[in-house]
Amino acid sequence: MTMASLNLPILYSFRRCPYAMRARMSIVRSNYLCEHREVILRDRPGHMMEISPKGTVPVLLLPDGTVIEESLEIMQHVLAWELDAMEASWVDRNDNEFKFHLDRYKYPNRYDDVDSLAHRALAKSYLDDLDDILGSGISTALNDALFPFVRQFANHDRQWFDEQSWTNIHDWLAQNLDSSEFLLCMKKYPQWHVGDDVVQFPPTEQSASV
Ligand SMILES: N[C@@H](CCC(=O)N[C@@H](CS)C(=O)NCC(=O)O)C(=O)O
Repeated sequence: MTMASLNLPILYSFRRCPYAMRARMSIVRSNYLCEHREVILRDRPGHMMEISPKGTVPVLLLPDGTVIEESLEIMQHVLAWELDAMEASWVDRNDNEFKFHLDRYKYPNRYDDVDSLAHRALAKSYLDDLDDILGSGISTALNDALFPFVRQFANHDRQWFDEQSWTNIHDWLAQNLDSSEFLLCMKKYPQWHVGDDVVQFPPTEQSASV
């Protein structure tokens, strides 16, 4: 299959990026067929930088030339998702408050004068509130917008995470990580290079072993 034979949307993605994960989850959920291009952040493709000079992943290029370079906007486009006020406020807390503390918890050396454990405590207060709201249920779209970030937080110190006395978060995260959709979302791809054959995403169930 050659590139010229298809006119699919193109997704620039990076497997371990939580923003790219949320975009891929929405693509898997809606079976939105696109061409997948795996990016290595220190060696970003020229074409991606041309269409999206800010250089972050994910980026979705539509066949009509529209570039969507924010993960949430990719989700909204793919799912035709209109966030209600509650969803918008949770995404905002995740992308700003929680991500801020997550980065400083995980990579304190990248910042001046940062106490990793103080940021873990502040991140936990977001997770305490998330634990409450999970008890009443959230939409699948919101679920997918949030859980990749909690996954990253949990992986940093799994023992501490497992020891917390949340009612819902542990099962919620485990169910997401065990889901067939997440398996498809996390299929491994080699770095994309100009001239490579088109790789379609989502993959078929059979080809999605992690
Ligand atoms: N607000 C953006 C953030 C995306 C983002 O920061 N992605 C990271 C990878 S996880 C990235 O591309 N970092 C490269 C950089 O900032 O130079 C979105 O939601 O898509």
